[in-house]
Amino acid sequence: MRQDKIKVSASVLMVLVAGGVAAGGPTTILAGDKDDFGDVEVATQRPVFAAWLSATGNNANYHHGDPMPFDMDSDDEAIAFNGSGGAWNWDFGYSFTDLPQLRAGATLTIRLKAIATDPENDSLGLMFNEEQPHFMWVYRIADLTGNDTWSAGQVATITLDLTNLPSDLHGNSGDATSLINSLEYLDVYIQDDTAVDWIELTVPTPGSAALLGLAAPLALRRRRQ
Ligand SMILES: [Ca+2]
Ligand SMILES: [Ca+2]
Ligand SMILES: [Ca+2]
Ligand SMILES: [Ca+2]
Repeated sequence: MRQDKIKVSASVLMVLVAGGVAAGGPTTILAGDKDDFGDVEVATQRPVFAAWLSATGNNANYHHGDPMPFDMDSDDEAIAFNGSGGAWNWDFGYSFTDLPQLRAGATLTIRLKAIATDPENDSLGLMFNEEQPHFMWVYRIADLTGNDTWSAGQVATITLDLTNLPSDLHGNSGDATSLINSLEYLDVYIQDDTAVDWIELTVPTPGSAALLGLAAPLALRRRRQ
């Protein structure tokens, strides 16, 4: 019995160290740099999402099948990143992979800037599907900005509660974390006249009761390895 307790404590410690958790703070996983749409940075996706993204009309026709990088705003048009087409008509995707288990209060925050030519109709998708519809949740960005607009030059930081998503364009809402936890990834898609500065996933630190609940299955898993 005492040995079991020691194993549980060790597992808790492993979780805290592996997750990079500062005492009392949440776990945050940042994609891209918080550099106010600075230099462009390649965004990566799971292979099936990447294959679909490279075949979208915008990316195939104007960008040689490459996805939009982070920070591709109008300041970077002169770079002609990977070819023609400027900063617009370019679809962005990113996959968080090997995720820790999400729990109540997990949030996804995205900083966006509307560029040219028609950001008004741009959407944000979560969790890519190979079958249609291609995303489990799809929102008009304009519906998430708080003032119902999304026009060139506008910047917005949007936070979604992954345990309590608002109703999307298909009427889907609710808790995304059971799906994300079963797959251990989170895909984010942003259409095609909108630049992405960074995306951050935040997982609250569990309370002590939750930690004990988490530690027991981990101890079992370690014993099986
Ligand atoms: Ca830039
Ligand atoms: Ca467009
Ligand atoms: Ca558009
Ligand atoms: Ca950035």
